[in-house]
Amino acid sequence: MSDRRSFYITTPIYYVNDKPHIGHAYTTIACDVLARFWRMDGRDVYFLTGTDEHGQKVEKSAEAAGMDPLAFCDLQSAKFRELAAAMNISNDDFIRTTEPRHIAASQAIWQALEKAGDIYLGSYAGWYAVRDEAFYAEDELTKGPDSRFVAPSGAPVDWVEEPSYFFRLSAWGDRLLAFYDAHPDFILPPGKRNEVVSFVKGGLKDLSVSRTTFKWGVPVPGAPDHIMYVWLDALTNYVTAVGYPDKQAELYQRFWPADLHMVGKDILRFHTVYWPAFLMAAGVEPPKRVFAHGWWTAEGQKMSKTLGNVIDPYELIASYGLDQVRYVLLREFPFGNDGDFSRKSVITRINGELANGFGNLGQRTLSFIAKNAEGRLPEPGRLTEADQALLQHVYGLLPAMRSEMASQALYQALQLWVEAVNAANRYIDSEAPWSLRKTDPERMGTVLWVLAEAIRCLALIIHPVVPQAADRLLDQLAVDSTARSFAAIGTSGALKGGTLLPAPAGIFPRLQDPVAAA
Ligand code: ME8
Repeated sequence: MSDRRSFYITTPIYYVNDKPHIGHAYTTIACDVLARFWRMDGRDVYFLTGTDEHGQKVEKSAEAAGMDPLAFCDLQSAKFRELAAAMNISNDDFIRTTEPRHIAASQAIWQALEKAGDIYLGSYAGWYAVRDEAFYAEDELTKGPDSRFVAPSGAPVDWVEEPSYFFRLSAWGDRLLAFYDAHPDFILPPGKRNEVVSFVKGGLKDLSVSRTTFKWGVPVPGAPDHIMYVWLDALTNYVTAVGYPDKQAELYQRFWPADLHMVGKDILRFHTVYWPAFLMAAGVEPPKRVFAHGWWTAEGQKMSKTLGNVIDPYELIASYGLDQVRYVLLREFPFGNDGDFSRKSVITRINGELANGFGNLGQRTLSFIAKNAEGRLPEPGRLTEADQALLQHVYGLLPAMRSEMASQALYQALQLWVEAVNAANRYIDSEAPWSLRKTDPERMGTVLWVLAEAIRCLALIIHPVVPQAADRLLDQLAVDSTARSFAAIGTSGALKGGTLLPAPAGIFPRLQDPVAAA
């Protein structure tokens, strides 16, 4: 077994009632960047994504499509898998909740809860929002324009009365509060943690965990009239994937408890209240962290099918390029905040930081070497203070970015990288290799080597965000594929003078300027 530190990261599993949109792409890309970052940093990473296929919402959508629910799920789940491939997502597994391994794990967790005495039969009478697949107390609801109740998410609610099994959530309040206390970073960002703590302090009610008025779900063991509440089934996916209920399974031993469940703020309560309570009751260790990121709006408006303003990730990739989309989604606003998608701002950022910033740095350096050094990386001479300052800056990026990534501060991590790219662009301007060509070719060679070495490290460290572009640039620096990990950042992996470099080619074309185009 590996003695490398493990890192298990998950996305939410997405409902298959609709096709994937920018929100799903956002969460999955953020997880992919973290997974790739820790992999390149030498950790043993397991990255899970997948689809949530049971429940009333999916059953209704299948019905509306005139399809058998499983055939509908097959079709829709494939769309999420295809999007993951189109976004170059490096997941290790893709789970579907209709798979036999998951049905078995869900039933096993149910039995563990039952055995612990935390499940009892009763009957539910209350409000339910199919869109959220969530129960609501009346004091959480507000009246909509047609004077019908709506959930805090805006979803319509229906009055439901049916026999139901309950989970004794009310008995878990104090233990949850003690757990949050003992694990201050379990819920991030801190504002979200405060929300959850005050919700739990307000008192928890027992939770209805089975339904009897429809059929599309995991049958409750020993009570075939009941199907499991879709959230109990869905949350279990995170342990199914590592082999639960077999706690001796190799993956379970290596990766549970998960290091990070990444979720949107809409599903915070399910992950930070219900999920740790289910797990503790079932005798399973809760995950180490749940990070709730913010919400995208589109050009200042909430995205909705009715408004017709839902942003399609395929369209974005076609318009701006895949790596550019991966980068810009994480760079528009700090991770954890809400933010707005504006095409003008996205284009300005891609042009500023990728095309004119990093792309141009690579292009000017490499084409200068091609033209003025016969395509060979020059040998460095004695390094000046300015040379050393730039190299120290880029070599020091790794520990600085590592500490931002450890708290999921993706925007700040990218900010550090941008500052280093800017420093390298300032260096090329002030060292001006073009004016050294005739006067001091040896010094010109040193400057070019320092630039190439800085670009190598900048490309390696941004690789998790823009893997294809970074690889193209590393190819142009003749960096061996075995030297593309963070261990090669620093003098140990430094470029050898004299290496023949392939012909240079730009990596980030300039997009049409929205202001000029208007
Ligand atoms: O909730 N901005 O699935 P779901 C940012 N099946 N992120 C967004 C977004 C937006 N506008 N819209 C969606 C479910 N997301 C359950 C999860 S997990 C055990 C079960 C992202 O298809 C965000 O990550 O409704 C959000 O939490 C998720 O999609 C909801 O996906």
